[in-house]
Amino acid sequence: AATSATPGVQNTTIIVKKGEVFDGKGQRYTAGSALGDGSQKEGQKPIFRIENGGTLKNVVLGYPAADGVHTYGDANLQNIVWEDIGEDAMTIKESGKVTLDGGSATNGDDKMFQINAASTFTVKNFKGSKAGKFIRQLGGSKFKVDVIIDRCDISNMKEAIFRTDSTTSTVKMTNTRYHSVGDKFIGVKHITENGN
Ligand code: DGU
Ligand code: CA
Ligand code: CA
Ligand code: CA
Repeated sequence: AATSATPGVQNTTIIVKKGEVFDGKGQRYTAGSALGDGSQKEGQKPIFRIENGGTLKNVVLGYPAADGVHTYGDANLQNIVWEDIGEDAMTIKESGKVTLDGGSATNGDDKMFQINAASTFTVKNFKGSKAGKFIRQLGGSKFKVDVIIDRCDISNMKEAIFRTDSTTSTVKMTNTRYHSVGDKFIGVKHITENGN
């Protein structure tokens, strides 16, 4: 099944239901004021909500992007471009395996990817620039997150590539170039890079 929506300004969140595929065909989606202004104000709504087993692909999120994309369970994202990150770009709201393959994100004030539930987050073939943190596990949370970064290009992070407060969370980063990323990893006790 396919979910569809007219591109342009959205005043309600587009829901990609369980097992459905949303193909944006490269068109641009932005947040109307009912979703949020893309500032650092918390509580904004996402433009897309992906339910368990949903796929979102070939989408451009333009300015303003409010709270970006929220995932609930397993989610598959392909070729997603955030032209100007809103409060954050994507949030894992419920546990699952989330994979983001291809695309880019830039111009965030704080977090790019926010992880609020135990999960495996794989990001590959992705270019991330100009934000505070590329990935942040919910501050103070102790659940386990496994982060896999492969074939990415990460630059101009004020703080880190991945920051966590959980001693069980892990990161594996391979085939990735980065520069000006602050402390690279903050609080991460289990780090694998290039197989070492
Ligand atoms: O300050 O819960 O930034 O999901 C505490 C908040 C914060 C979250 C997070 C998010 O961690 O709102 O956007
Ligand atoms: Ca936030
Ligand atoms: Ca947020
Ligand atoms: Ca921004």
